[in-house]
Amino acid sequence: MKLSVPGRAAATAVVTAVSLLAGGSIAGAAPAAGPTAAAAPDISVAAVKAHLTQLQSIATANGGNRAHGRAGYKASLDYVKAKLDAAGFTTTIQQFTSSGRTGYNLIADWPGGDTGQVVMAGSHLDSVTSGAGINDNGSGSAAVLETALAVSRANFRPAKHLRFAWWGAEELGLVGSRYYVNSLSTGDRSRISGYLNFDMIGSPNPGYFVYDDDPAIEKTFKEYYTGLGVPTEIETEGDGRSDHAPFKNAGVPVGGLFSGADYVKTAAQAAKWGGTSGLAFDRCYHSSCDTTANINDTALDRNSDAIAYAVWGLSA
Ligand code: DTR
Ligand code: ZN
Ligand code: ZN
Repeated sequence: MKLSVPGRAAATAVVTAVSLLAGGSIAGAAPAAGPTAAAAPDISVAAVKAHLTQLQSIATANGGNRAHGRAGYKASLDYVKAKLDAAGFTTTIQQFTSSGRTGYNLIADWPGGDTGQVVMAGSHLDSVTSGAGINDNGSGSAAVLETALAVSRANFRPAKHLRFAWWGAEELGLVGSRYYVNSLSTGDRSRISGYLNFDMIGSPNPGYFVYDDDPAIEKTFKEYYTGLGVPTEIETEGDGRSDHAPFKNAGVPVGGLFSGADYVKTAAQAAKWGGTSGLAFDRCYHSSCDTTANINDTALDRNSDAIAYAVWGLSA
C-alpha cells in the first residue's frame, strides 16, 4: 500500500528544476528524485507475494532450493523471464560457469529512453542450497519483477533507459553480477547512471536500512521513507556483501535497500521499528525455514513501493 508523501510536491518542484539543469547522471547530483517519483504507482504486495508463492512452489518441486546450478534456479529464471516477455521487455539470458555448474543472469530492457543514461534495478535470484530463499532473495527478485511489470502496465516512458536484472550465483560470491559488469565495455559501464540493489527486503523482524553509497540515490530512498514517517538507518554492513559491489567497484553509482539478515535487532531499533529486540532481523537467514512464512508483509510492501518510487524518480 502506497501512502501519500505529504509535502513532496513542493520539494519535488525545487528538485525538478535543479535536476533538469544538472543533466542526466545520478551520481553526485544534489537533487534526488524528480517529479515522476510522485507518479510512481502503488506496487501491490499481494502481487509480490504471488510471485513468492510461485518461487516457493518451484523450490518445493526441485529438491527444496533455487540454488545456483540446480534445477530450481533455472525454473525460477524461466518463471521471471516469461512474465517479462509477456509484458513487452527485451530479455537476454547471460550464461556463465561457476563451481563447475552453469549459471544464468536475466537482463530485461524496457524499450525506449536514452541508452546513454541507463537506470538499473537488480536482485539476485538464487538461494542457498539449504532452502527456498524466499526472503533471501525471493523478496528482492519478486519486488523488482513486480516493479518492472508496473512499468509495462503504465506504459511508462522515462527520459532514461530502464534495465532490470536478476543475478545468478550471488551466494557463491557475487558471481553473476560480477560476470555481467566484467562483460561490459568501459563505455557501457559509464552509460549506467545508477544501479539499485535489493537483497532481502521482507525480513520477518524487519529493519529499514538504506545503502550509504551514491548521495542522490540514498536521498531518494530516504525521501520516500520520510514521507511514510518511517525512520531509516544507513546500511553499513553492506559494502561488498551483495550485487551492488561489482558495480560500485566499476565506478557506477549504486544504492539499495535492506531489511536485515542474521544480526540482532537492538532495543533502540525495536523502539522505532517495532518487532522484537534481541532477535535477528531474519532468524531463518540461509536456513530451510526461509519460506513464504518468513516474510513481513509491511516491510515487503513498503520496500516494493520504495523501489517503484526510485525507478520512476531517478529515470526522469
Ligand atoms: N549477502 C547477502 C545478505 C546480506 C548480508 N548483509 C547484507 C548487507 C546488504 C545487503 C545484503 C546483505 C546474501 O546472503 O545474499
Ligand atoms: Zn544469502
Ligand atoms: Zn541475498
